[in-house]
Amino acid sequence: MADGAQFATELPVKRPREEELNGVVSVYMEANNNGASTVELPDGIPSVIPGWFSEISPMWPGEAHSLKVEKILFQGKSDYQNVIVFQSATYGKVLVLDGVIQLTERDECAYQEMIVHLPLSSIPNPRKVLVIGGGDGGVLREVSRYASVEKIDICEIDKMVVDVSKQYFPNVAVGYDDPRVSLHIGDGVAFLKAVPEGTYDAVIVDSSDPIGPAQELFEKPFFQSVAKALRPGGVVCTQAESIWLHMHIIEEIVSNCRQIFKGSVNYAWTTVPTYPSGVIGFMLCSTEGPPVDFKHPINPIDADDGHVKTNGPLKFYNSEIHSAAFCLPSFARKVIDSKAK
Ligand code: SPD
Repeated sequence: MADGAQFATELPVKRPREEELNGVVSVYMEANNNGASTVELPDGIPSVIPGWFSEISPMWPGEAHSLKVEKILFQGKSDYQNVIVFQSATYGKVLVLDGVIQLTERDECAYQEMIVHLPLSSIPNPRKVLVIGGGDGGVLREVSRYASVEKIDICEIDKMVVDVSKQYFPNVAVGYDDPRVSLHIGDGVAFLKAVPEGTYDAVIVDSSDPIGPAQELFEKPFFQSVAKALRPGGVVCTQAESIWLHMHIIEEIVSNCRQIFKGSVNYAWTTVPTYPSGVIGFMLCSTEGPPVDFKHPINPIDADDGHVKTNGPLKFYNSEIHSAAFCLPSFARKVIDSKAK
């Protein structure tokens, strides 16, 4: 019999099945039919039909979270992906890229606040910040709470995401109103390669999942470029998937980051009910230089009210949830710690 620790490590690991990666996977259920009939749609056709939206992907085989659709507000195809906005019955407006939920009005605060304040509350006086991805503007909105920040660059590959967010999610895209923001439409990988060494205090990588346009943002050469772009003791925070679904992806990211970032390497997580498995994680690393203790914020944004007048109150983040985010379930801690050796 496997010992408990072995079992715990293996339990949450799910690997995409070959046939699901290559096959037709979009399915919807008509409203009020009790799930009796399903219809298959060809690849690339989003699974939004008046009724229910089901989020189906080879990245979470065998499960799908569904939201009741009240109205489809926007459907488009950019050079990179399918873009959809719909009004849901219970989570407000929802932004979907290639069939995957990126944000909902109701729970976007959890993700955007955590991906920004975990890194920026961990270093003194961040001045230059780079955001890769994050075209909806929510990360910008949170970065702009820091009075010490002088310059916020954002590199988003898909202009349609920016435009759609400005039109349908004004409370998220409000981040673009900050005069410290410079928007660059283009490939984040190429952008980073051209950044002079040591430019940024912090890099925040707000990517979609590693299939489609964001794939390279999860690979080792990308992390090497991030490290080069950071000053000594600079920090990076990247979207790092779910401990329930993607331990194999997380394991690889941790392993790469431990080779590249010679300051500290940590994994944190939070709840986001409309993301697969209801949780999402973040990889937080620092480069060699002034030490960064991510678990104990030294620049806590919730201790200062200066930003509330312009940005409104924080809805999710506080210093206690910051420290708690680094407490991992045993199965995840075992895998992540094993990469330290
Ligand atoms: N599984 C979806 C992960 C999406 C992460 N990025 C969301 C963008 C919100 N700014």
